[in-house]
Amino acid sequence: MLASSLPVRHLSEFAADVRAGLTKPGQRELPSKYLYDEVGSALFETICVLPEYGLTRADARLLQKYAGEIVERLPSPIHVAELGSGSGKKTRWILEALAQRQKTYYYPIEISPYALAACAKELGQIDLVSVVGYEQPYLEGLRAVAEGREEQGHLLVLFLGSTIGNFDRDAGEEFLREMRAILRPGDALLLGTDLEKDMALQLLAYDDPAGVTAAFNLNLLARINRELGADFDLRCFRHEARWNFSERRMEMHLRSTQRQKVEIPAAGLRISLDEDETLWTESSHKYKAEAIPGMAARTGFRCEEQWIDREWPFAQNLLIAR
Ligand code: AVJ
Repeated sequence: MLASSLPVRHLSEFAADVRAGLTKPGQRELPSKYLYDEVGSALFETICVLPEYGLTRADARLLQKYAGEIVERLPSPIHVAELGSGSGKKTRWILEALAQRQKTYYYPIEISPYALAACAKELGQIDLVSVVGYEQPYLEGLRAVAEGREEQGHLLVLFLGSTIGNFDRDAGEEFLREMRAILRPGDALLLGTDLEKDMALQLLAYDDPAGVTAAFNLNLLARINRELGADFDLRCFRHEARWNFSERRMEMHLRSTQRQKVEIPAAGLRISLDEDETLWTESSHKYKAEAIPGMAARTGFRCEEQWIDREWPFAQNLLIAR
């Protein structure tokens, strides 16, 4: 491997992150949060309807079935902030249940303007629910929401879809701790976690035969071409899904099928990739339901209740800030 620098006036955050990831010694990587441009968000919505990817449907099924029970365990009055709202479809069940007892503010926090717009459209019509979107990183958005609230008001934070799985385990716990520091005792966090399951199912979920996940992964290179003027030849990369046994996570990689050079002008970078070298684009950690209460305890919460889907092992965990 080899990397050389080209002069560049100003690096956008995207360019700087791409540069840092691609010049890492050893395994090169690209941050998974950049998978969600307009094309990537649309491909992810398609992944969610694939028969092989049961995660989103399990998440939604639990919310639909148990929204009443979840809302019963929350203090009142309470407003809702969601980290990474996506399209907002599955959030409807919680908002409708809450709006039965109080007027509810809903604050989706999303760095993707496409997802934010889709979410406002999806949830803007519910009676007694007002939507105020924040186009910001998670914790910055949450801080802004928390600062604006009344003396007695509580917050329910939704962190659904096992998005926490994209963090390394330690970083995930650190993230929960930082979130807890923004909250008050009695505030709630509904945390969705995908559970460990049959290996064959897990692999198929991240490497579906129709190739939608492959397109979702490859689109990251297409996005770098579009936005940073790079010359990745997508035909010289292959999508790869792996189970990392010791870390208990799925990983997505893009494998270079030949020795090749790539130039990324806006990142001031030229790299050469070996044949079979991979770019690591995402981790999706899987959890054991029994491990969640410990995780809550270590990060300033207690686990009040867990609801588990049997069809596709997945847990909704209701954590309360201590
Ligand atoms: C939205 C981050 C939960 O990790 O399963 C889907 C994204 N990646 N297929 C996941 C994803 C490949 C998804 N999350």
